[in-house]
Amino acid sequence: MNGNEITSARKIDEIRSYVSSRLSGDRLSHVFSVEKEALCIAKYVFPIYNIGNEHLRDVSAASLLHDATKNLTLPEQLALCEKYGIDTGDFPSCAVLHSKTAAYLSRELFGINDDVFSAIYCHTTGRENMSVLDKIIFIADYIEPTRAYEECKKARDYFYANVSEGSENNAETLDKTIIMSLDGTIRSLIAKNRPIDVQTILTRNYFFKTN
Ligand code: DGI
Ligand code: FE
Ligand code: FE
Repeated sequence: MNGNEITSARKIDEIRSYVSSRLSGDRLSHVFSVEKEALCIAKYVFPIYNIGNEHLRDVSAASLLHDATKNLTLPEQLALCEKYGIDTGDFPSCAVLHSKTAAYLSRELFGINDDVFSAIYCHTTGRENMSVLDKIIFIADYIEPTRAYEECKKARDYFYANVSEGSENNAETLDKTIIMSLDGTIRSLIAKNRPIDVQTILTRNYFFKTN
């Protein structure tokens, strides 16, 4: 697969069995739940951007692989960062690094395209100028129904109360739900006295500029 080719159905099967062998329990359930959620969200937003349903296979690939390295320890994450030349930032943590290592590992193992790479890479902090696929994976990760947190449920309720099939407003609803998710994450990091990745702040500010 080259950098722009849409993920093939056969590749999805390979990815699905790889992920099933690498993850288990709640993490595997979460990954499948993200895929289901992301496919559902895509159906509301793809038509606005004239994105064809063949791109749903990229949604599946990114969903299935987004947490592929989530169960690695910090030393293991750092070794992958070294291998792939990933900048570990000021506060290296599994919480932030797993998204970047998962993107590079997935590219090495499955030759994922650039769109899927980006969605996996930024699924924890988001980024400025997020693509439609980036946004779908980012928000599906936060609102999928196995997430028990009240803030995740609130964001989910907000999203589904405001989207409707064929509505142009779905793009704005998606952006507003992303802001809710960033706010929830930032609040919870402050409550836990944890550092906030600079990108998380840059992403939140970016959405204020575009709304
Ligand atoms: O991997 P998941 O749990 O499915 O979800 P995720 O990739 O969004 O990661 C969520 C975790 O990452 C959660 O514990 C909060 C943490 N996180 C998100 N943004 C930041 C962060 N941690 C730090 N230190 N800084 C951030 O900006
Ligand atoms: Fe994650
Ligand atoms: Fe996740």
